[in-house]
Amino acid sequence: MRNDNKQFGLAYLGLSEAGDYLAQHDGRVLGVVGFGHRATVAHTPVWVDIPVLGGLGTSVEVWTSNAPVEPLAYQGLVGASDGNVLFASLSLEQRAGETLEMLATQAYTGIFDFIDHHDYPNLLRVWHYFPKINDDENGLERYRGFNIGRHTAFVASGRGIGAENVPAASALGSDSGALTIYFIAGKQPGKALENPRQISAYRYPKLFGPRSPIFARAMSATLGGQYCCLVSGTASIVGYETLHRGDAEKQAAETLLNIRILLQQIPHYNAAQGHMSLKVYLRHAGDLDMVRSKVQAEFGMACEAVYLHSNICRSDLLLEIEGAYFIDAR
Ligand code: 3EB
Repeated sequence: MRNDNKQFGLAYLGLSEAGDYLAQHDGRVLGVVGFGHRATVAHTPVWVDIPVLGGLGTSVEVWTSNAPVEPLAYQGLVGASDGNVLFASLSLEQRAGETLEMLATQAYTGIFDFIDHHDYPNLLRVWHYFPKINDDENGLERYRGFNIGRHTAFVASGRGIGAENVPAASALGSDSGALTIYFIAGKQPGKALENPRQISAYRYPKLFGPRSPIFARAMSATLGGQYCCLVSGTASIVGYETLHRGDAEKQAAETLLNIRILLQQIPHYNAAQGHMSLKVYLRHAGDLDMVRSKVQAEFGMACEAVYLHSNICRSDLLLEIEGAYFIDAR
């Protein structure tokens, strides 16, 4: 079941449905993100050049509020807020002489300035997309450079790196374009969740780059009367290590187990009453049918899932799954 017209929530729409949906939610749209083929959509979406699998061509991610929304802008970032949370985005083109590390620092500095300026200081959920994620740049994988830059900005903002300040996140490769980031921040802090099967990402050993990634495994918050759990990109990692190198089927099973264990920590979790939406990122398009059948077996047919063809931030990962779970908080 899709969120009804008055709820806080999320929908993944085909292009033909997006127009009506946005019209129905007029004045309550927090953010719109397009994946795949570019097309004209109301609300000038953020575009991410990642192909949509399964024949859709374009997928439109729409975040809506139960409350009226107002636009926000500050220093090149644009977004909208409902008085409780804000949604915003930025795109930074990498120019000659710039490294992804520099861009990441610039992006996160802008994000912190923006959310502090508007007084939504709690970063809840961040999505990062950039091209050539696993390629080398000045002797370091670009994703690892990204992690250094993010770390620099976190420290410079005065935010500690721990459960109090770390958002849920995803980081994926796009086929082209700028470093594109969109995020949700709150007036109130959420509650970060970690996975007992996994070391917190911000405590990964240096083996995975000079600076660890900074994210929590999930973030929960009550938004517009809905209990909401935003699950970070989740992969076949146990402890800090990738399991099942080269075996997409086993990675899919391990990833789904990681998500299941994470969801077990949610006091309100009820698969029958709540609603789960997923974004599934596949390194190889040929794994679509296998992964989709495993996802459907785990979550049932009512679970909304979008399948995208993209590189994953560790070169040995073949897939990653993120989610958003909503349930009436009353
Ligand atoms: C992992 O568990 C997989 O760098 O922001 C997942 C979610 C991953 C977010 C990020 C990275 C990020 O380490 C990779």
